[in-house]
Amino acid sequence: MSFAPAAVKGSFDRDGYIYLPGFLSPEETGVLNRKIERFIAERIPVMKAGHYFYEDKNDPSTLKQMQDLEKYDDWFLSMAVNSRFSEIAETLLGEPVTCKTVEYFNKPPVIGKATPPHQDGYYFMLQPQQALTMWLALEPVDEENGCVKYIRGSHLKGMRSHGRTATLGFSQGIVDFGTAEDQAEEVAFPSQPGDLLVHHSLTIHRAGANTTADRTRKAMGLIYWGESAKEDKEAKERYMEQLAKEREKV
Ligand SMILES: O=C(O)CCC(=O)C(=O)O
Repeated sequence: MSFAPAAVKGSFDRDGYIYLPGFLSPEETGVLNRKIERFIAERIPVMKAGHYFYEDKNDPSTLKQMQDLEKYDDWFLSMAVNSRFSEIAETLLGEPVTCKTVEYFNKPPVIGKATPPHQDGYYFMLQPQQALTMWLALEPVDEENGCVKYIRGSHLKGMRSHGRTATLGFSQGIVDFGTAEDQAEEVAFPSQPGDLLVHHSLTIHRAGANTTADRTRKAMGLIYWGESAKEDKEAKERYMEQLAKEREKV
């Protein structure tokens, strides 16, 4: 799928997200799904603790999240760097970018939890918040199995207050989410395989639980930071240590 850079940048700047349906063709999405399956079979055994986790750690079929796929497999590195994905990231942020991680998100049927409302920038700890996240559907996603929902224009209103959640992988959520404005501006994005969503690091978003009995909800995430974004390293290290401790307890 081709896109007009000026048009997508205009709506990204205004809304805080863009939706590119059919960004990957069915064939490309098929290849990606097979690469993921192979990655799960071959790489999880060598992955570092904290780079993958399960809804139920005693049940491998409940794999929920993986991160840093590009560090374990060059195929995912070439997907993310000097690619159609990084080209869009540079267009939207208006500067050269670095890919920080390639992730995988699943919500297993019945037990796949909701993603709490949050702003990715709260986790990134950047100044300025020149960063974005891409979310690519690997299979049909709707209200029943947990589609992504954005609060339109929320990236222009600063960082909201976050606090601990009980959700592994998304330990921080917006404490006062659900204001009249949140409700009025929320837009849900049911998606088909190969559809791409991109959101700014300050855009508030969430996703529902997987309430289906028999459908998974698989997606990829790619995070890019603009070259002007600088990390508060000490704050980040303290935060990562805290997260690691919390994961050990699960
Ligand atoms: O897949 C999800 O449920 C949410 C993903 C997300 O919050 C993100 O990519 O920032």
